[in-house]
Amino acid sequence: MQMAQIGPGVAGGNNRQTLTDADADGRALFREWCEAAGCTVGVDGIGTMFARREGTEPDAAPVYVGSHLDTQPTGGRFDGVLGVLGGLELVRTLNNAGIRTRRPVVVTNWTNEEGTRFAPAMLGSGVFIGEHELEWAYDRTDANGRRFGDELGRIGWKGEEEVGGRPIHAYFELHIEQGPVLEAEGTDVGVVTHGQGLWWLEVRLTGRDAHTGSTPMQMRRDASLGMARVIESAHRIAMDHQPEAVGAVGHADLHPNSRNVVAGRAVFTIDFRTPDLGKLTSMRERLEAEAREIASGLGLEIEIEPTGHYDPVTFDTGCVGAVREAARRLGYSHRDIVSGAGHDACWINRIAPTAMIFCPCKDGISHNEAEEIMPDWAAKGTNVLLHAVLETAGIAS
Ligand code: HGY
Ligand code: MN
Ligand code: MN
Repeated sequence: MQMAQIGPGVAGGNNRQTLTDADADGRALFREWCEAAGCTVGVDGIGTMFARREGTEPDAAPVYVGSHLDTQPTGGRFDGVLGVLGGLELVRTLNNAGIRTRRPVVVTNWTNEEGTRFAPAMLGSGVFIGEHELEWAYDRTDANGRRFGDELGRIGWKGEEEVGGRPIHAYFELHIEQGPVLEAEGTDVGVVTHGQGLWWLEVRLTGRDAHTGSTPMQMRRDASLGMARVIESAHRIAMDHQPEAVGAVGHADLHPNSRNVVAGRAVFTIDFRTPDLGKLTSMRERLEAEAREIASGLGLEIEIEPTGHYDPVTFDTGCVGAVREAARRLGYSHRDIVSGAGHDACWINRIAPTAMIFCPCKDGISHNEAEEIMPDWAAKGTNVLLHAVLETAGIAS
């Protein structure tokens, strides 16, 4: 709740977007808490924070936990934050219980998981695993043309550490489900076995600005009409790929966006997701074909640029087993579940054994200021995190 005071939204949630002053304040508070819990905090060249609690075998590759502190503009107080502060709670619990693990434990705050101010999502973890080059990430710009690397330097969080230079023995990410399943079933814990794959396709349509009153209909090259038809096509493609496929357009800009000018330009992003790789490919291919047809029918030029992508994810069976066994031993109801949302864990799974733990969220609502969880759900998820980590890091004393 204290973290939620930083970068408050307008309706009880959070607007703590990446590399803003609010993000900087949240990072500072997290570092203060970690140091008070006896951790040493490292920061890498893309600003990701690593709070390390020593183990009895300091040279052993650590077990990592964590998630992200950056939020959507109309974000909730728990998306990402639960996993970061759940990791901190794990450290505090080990301190209070006087438990020493063999392997060190590291609590992580990955930079720019959301990808809302700077695309793509999961940028910090993407550079960490080598999916993106650091310089490419630094050159990403926001809607006001501000450069990622400049903003990271401005808020004082461009660390010295080489990005990706940290061996990870295993990674566990606690996160709210951001969907309705666990709460509807009355299930305490989601054992995340897979994650959906994703395409973000930015479509740029160019027509011609014209007077909305005096321009005859057959002379118009109307980019907003083109956008409307492509959005309808994206929805139909997602519906044609049911079950287990989703599609929407959440970002759209019209230019000049004046009520009496036929829009000469439309820029918008299609978000397609499905756990099935074949469907993911077919959705993208069909969209590109239909969008080009729509554009040519309206005399519009079209550019389609992928601005985010990762294939469907299968998490590590060993780590998933540790999560399932912890939930069972603790007597919590649990079920296997596929993650609809993307997470840093989806990238880290490429370089180290990884699994996720879900807790229910009220009415499945997320990326909405009304996002809510019950303390009991948070406690159970964090307990499962603690025991999965103890199992994996080993208890020395
Ligand atoms: O888009 C996602 O799935 C994540 O919330 N960034
Ligand atoms: Mn998240
Ligand atoms: Mn999110």
